[in-house]
Amino acid sequence: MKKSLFPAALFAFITAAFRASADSVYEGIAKPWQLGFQTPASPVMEKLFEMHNFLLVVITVITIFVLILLTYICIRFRRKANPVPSKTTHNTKIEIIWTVIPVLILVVIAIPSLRLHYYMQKVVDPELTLKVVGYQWYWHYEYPDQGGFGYDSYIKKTGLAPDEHRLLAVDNHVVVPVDTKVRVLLTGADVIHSWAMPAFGVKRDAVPGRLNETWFEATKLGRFYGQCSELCGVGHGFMPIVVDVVSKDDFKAWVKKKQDEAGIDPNAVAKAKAGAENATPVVKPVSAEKPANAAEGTPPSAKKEEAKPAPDAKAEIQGKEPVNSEVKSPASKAVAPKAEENQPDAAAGEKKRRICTAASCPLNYLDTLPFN
Ligand SMILES: [Cu+2]
Repeated sequence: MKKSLFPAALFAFITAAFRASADSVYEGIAKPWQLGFQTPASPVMEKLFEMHNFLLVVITVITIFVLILLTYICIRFRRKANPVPSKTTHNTKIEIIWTVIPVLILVVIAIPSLRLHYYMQKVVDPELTLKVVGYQWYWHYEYPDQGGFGYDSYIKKTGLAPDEHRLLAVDNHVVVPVDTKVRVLLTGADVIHSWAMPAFGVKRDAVPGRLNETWFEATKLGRFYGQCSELCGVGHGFMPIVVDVVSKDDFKAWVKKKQDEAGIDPNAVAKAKAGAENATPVVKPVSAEKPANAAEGTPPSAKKEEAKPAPDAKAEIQGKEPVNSEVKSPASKAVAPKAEENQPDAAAGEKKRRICTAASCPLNYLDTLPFN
């Protein structure tokens, strides 16, 4: 009986596995019993992977060398084999050797390490900007180059589809085109969060009052998973990140859909973009329709935003230099409920922002968390 069932079960397993791999998209996710990194899906992660492999060789050679040396010393110079020990205390030649060699090893490690660090740090000619704001405990995403539509991304607690993963599924995914340099601008609205996407080699803190920058270029189509990686409170483990990498055409179609939902005129966006590209980078006077407190001398990328009336707090964030500039304090977000107006799903009324600080929260605030 058992014998006859086995081939059938094996066949069923193989066909099921084949069907799963044929139907489902590529997933950038940690697998059970996985060793090492996820498969790299961006140039940065490929370089990080190479760097890691190189360091692994260096440290393995050093460890084996020290192990052999210790073993040799323990055997060769044990009391029985070496009854009269040497009284030597200094040996200039050997001291120079064991100082210089480690220095050389460190230099050999430092040069590629620093080169990679600078490569990761600076995005050259970004083709798309993604704005990421960390909240307790969800993410908010915006696409300033596409008219500034945005949406919140909450963990999905129930009603998971068969291809969704518990604690990693979210209601609204980030969508980016493949083979496109994406500049990511990050800030935090309440406490420090960290936007991390292992397959892209991205992990950058979202700090309240600062605008951080990082970048990635997804080289693989598929769905990629990440998590908040800075302990940000009781819901820290419940603000995952899902990025869908789609073809450029699919991305255009998705942008069109999102713009329609948000009531953004794509022609106005294109016009503003063209205008910003042709404009000479001079300090522009603050015009009447701009928010009163918008930054002067906005970078060309920020000028694209003028196509839509941005809410005060957001314009403040968009209008300034991307790196290390100050943004409005999180408190301003709380007193500016206008930010909701441009959210496509705000009308549904079900995704109310939960601004919650230790002082303002009711005692039963745990009941209000998105993951209950
Ligand atoms: Cu967080």
